[in-house]
Amino acid sequence: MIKQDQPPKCTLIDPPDYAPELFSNKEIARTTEMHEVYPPLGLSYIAATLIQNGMDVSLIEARTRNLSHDEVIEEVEEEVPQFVGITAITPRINSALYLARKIKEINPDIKVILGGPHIHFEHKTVINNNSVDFCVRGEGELTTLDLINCIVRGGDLSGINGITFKQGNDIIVNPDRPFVRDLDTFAFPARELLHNPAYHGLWTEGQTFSPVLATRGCPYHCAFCAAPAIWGRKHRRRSVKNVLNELEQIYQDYGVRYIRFLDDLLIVNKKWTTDLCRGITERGLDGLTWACDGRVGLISEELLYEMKNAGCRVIFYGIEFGNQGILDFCKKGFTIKQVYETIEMTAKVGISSYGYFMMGYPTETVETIEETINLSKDLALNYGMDSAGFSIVTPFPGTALFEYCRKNKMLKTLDWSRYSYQLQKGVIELKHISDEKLYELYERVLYEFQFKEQLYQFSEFGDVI
Ligand code: B12
Ligand code: SF4
Repeated sequence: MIKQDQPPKCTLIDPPDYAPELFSNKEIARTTEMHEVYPPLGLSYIAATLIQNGMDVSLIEARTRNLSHDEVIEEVEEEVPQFVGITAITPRINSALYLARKIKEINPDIKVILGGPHIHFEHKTVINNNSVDFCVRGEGELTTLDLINCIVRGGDLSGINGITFKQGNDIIVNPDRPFVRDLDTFAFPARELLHNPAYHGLWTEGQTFSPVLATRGCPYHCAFCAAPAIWGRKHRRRSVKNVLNELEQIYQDYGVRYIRFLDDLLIVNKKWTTDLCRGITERGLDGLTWACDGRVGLISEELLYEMKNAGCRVIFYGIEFGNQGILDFCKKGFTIKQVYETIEMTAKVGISSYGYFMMGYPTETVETIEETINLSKDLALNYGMDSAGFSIVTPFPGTALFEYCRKNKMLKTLDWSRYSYQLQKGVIELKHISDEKLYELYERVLYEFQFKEQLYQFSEFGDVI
């Protein structure tokens, strides 16, 4: 039990991108060069739940504020928390663990809790770390609340679903916590703790954006994606009214006019999405614009018009590969023909489309990669796709792709810091293509596409092509 005459004090940390001892500054600069800054939405959801239940919460956004590890530690020292929660995706786990170690050096009594996608899959290895007291798996809001309350009251940890912890020499993995069915029961993210004017991307055209999560879960089986394993295959939706209330709060209280829906599948239910679009208009949120992820083959022209009328400006599509065999192998669940139809339809309606593409899937050859490059250019030049992003395939823990690569001994390393699209150094040992050739193609498409993109933009004014 913790002696307590004040509310429990918890500091949540979004750690710097990479652990200081691992990379030179130059590499850090390269890997973080994404031209977009997102807030840690997961941490702000957890903060909101803790605050709603009377706890004292602070949030340190190292990435947004470009803080070093030392600066984060200085702020933790000033906060004097009893609990520290750190979020971790795979390439940032070493950064998170570095902070955990430093925090224990300040005061070993601070309880260090780790959560986030990487922890969900690697909790049994992460908990072995001396500086980590608890791993929280899956949806973190209620688990964190219950865990802190339990520790403060000196309760029995065996009743807290969703945690992994140490007891003597044993590692205890409590049962999973069932997903929260009614997402309306969550408090809105604690935006009061965020650096709201800081969030932007090239696609926001100079505006600040705020992220919103209206749904959780995805029924699809894309082999490279960890999302369904974290959030479940059932698509859970907040009520339209609840989402609109949050949009109104962002609009009125924070003055933000650009929303980025982070949902994996915002548009899967046509009626719900139509109701949301009409609700945005009916609420009179003048000038509110937004962007979201779409899915090839799912979206109709009718729905696109609804979205356009409600302020949708950009749709991001995971197109992934230009070769049907690779698309099928990774279980993407659509055809190249559908890619063309969806991109053309989006352009016709007047919404910008942004395609995500990958290269370096286990069975890829130079020819299949060329097909991806050609598809991206064709879509941009002839079908109205406005922009594109390319990445080298990375198998994240928890995905079918990771298991495939492990089984086939194709993983070059288990150094998680190397697991990032941005490093431009793949971790898959490819059979049919050398690393050098892969990077050459990757660099080439970045260069060429940029050039083509410029050509395409100029072509709108009719002065180049
Ligand atoms: C938006 C997004 C981004 C944004 C940035 C988001 C951010 N602020 O960091 C951008 C586009 C920049 C991005 C980049 C990357 N992303 Co991303 N991203 C997402 C996406 C679509 C939504 C994230 C989100 O906000 N979810 C909603 C919130 C509520 O969920 P959450 O953050 O996971 O938090 C909940 C739980 O995880 C848990 N939790 C989280 N943190 C903590 C901490 C504590 C202490 C506790 C107790 C609990 C807890 O509780 C939260 C509330 O329930 C997810 C997919 C998804 N469906 O989640 C992928 C996802 C998180 N991204 C992923 C990856 C791999 C990346 C990249 C590494 C890709 C790359 N470039 O190589 C980069 C890394 C960028 C970086 N430097 O951090 C993977 C992570 C897989 C893994 N094993 O780590 C995901 C799951 C996508 C996938 N399809 O597999 N991403
Ligand atoms: S890539 Fe998108 S559609 Fe595919 S499983 Fe992941 S979230 Fe679902």
